[in-house]
Amino acid sequence: MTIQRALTIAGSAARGGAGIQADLKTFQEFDVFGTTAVTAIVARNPRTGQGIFPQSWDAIEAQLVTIEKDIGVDALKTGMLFTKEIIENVAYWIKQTAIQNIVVDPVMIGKMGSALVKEDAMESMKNQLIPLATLITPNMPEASYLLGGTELNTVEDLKEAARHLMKLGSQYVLVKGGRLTGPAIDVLCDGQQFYLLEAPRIDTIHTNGAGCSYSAAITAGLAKGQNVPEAVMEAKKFITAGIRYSLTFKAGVGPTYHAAYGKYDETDCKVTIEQM
Ligand code: PXL
Repeated sequence: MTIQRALTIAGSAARGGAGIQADLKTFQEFDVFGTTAVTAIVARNPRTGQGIFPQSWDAIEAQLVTIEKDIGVDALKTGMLFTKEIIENVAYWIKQTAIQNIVVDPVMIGKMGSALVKEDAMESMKNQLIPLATLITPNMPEASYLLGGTELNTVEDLKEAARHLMKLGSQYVLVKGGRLTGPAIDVLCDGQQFYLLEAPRIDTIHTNGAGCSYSAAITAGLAKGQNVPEAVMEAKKFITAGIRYSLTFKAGVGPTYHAAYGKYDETDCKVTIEQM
């Protein structure tokens, strides 16, 4: 039997709700075969204060090479890459492959407050990785940062941000409006039209890993041959269900519930298309 394959190049989040762990759980829900290249281990040690343990490029490259050689990749996503060196090497590696479906989640700060990228790395993200992307998936702070600090407060601002972010060279931009007030509206842009994806706002703080899981769901859809708008729409339903049924454990911001996909109410999400 064969099955489509999705690769995540991202950090390991020991708490289980974000990063590689969220990506694998999501791939499983979408029935694609997940593979992983771990860039860093994220787990705060209260005794030492240390929370991020990056892997050497040798270790990351070994994972990428063995996955490509033995398994294959129908789509990949990048999450936490952390350093300029990792970003530049990953971009170089992607260029050597024939991989077509590339989702770049420009992860910057986790919901638990950790800085997930070094400050000097964002330029490489902008100039070397994003131009290779089929789709980038910034949230509002990430979009604002990539645009040099523009404030984003409304859906109109998200559309304007998406329009400008297209200039960085990806084929599509998805700016996620999770931090708006009112409904949870994300703006997908293909350079000609805006797709406004709207879901009800769910009143919870427990959204750890929501961005990771959303971009992983999109990656799974692309691996299965969906086009970007189809994959994003389905992923929006998945993440809305995941947030609606999000989990609370002993402490901190709880994760979204990946297995909630089946509980999704079809009437919940809608898409509106506008010409740019
Ligand atoms: O949700 C952002 C994120 C991405 N990657 C890793 C993380 C987090 C947040 O906790 O730990 C590895």
